[in-house]
Amino acid sequence: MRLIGIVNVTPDSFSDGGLYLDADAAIAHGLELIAEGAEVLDVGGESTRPGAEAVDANEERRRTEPVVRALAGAGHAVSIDTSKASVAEAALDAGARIVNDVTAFRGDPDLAGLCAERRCEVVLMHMLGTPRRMQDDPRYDDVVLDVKAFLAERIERAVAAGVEEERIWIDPGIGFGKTLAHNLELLRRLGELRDLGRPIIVGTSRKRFIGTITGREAGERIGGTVASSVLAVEAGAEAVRVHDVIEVREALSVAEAITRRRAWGTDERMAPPRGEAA
Ligand code: HH2
Repeated sequence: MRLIGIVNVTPDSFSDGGLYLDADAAIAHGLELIAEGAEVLDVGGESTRPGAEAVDANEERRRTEPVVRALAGAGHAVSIDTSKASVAEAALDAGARIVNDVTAFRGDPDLAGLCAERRCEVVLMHMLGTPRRMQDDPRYDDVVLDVKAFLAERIERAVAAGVEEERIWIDPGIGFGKTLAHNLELLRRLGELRDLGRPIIVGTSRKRFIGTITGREAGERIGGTVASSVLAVEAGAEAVRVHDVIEVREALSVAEAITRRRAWGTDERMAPPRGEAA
């Protein structure tokens, strides 16, 4: 299991836009997420929220590169959340090990070749349409089968471009061109994507579908994030991408202890605080 912490160096991300636009604030936030238990930090310089404006490559690189350099330089595993080869290249030069592309190599013709050459890990995500238009009436025949066919095709293309299959992660793209019903169906039948033979990443963190159910604003969707992340792992996700690392980590530890029937105290790290009932 990998817990991926989100570091958005953007003015307009849907839940934390503007909070970490300054490099020092973003670096401090990344280190805090590591202290909370994140194993990978996903650094992004362009919001992909519905309706978001595209960001120029130079600006995206200017935002992300110093943050990647500092966090990777401190020994942490860093992923760059970008669709642009020039941004990814600067991040890889600065020490990033993973390229997380929400367009699954459809956004920039040079990105697949760069990833092949650098032998980094890659995340290929499903999205219907573009961030600007993706929530305008998305339709599927069968959302799970359609997403699965898309990911199979993108894996094939990536391998044809020279990316080693063992380095590919797949992601159903929760919220990217999906209605509430589509998101729920994907989460419910996530296990079907395991047929593709690649590890699955799921990002539900604070997303709108949670707010549609709970009526809560983006910053108040931790309960829904925790529930959906735990169920995603239970359904076969190998990694979850979240803003609220400590809450999700604790929930996953408890869920894992239950599903593996591991008793309190059999593992040093899992022992209950002194004086508390096991
Ligand atoms: N979701 C977002 C961005 N990147 N990458 C992957 N692989 N999977 C996701 O589900 C995913 C992603 C959107 O979340 P966030 O980064 O919090 O918001 P914004 O795009 O507004 O910066």
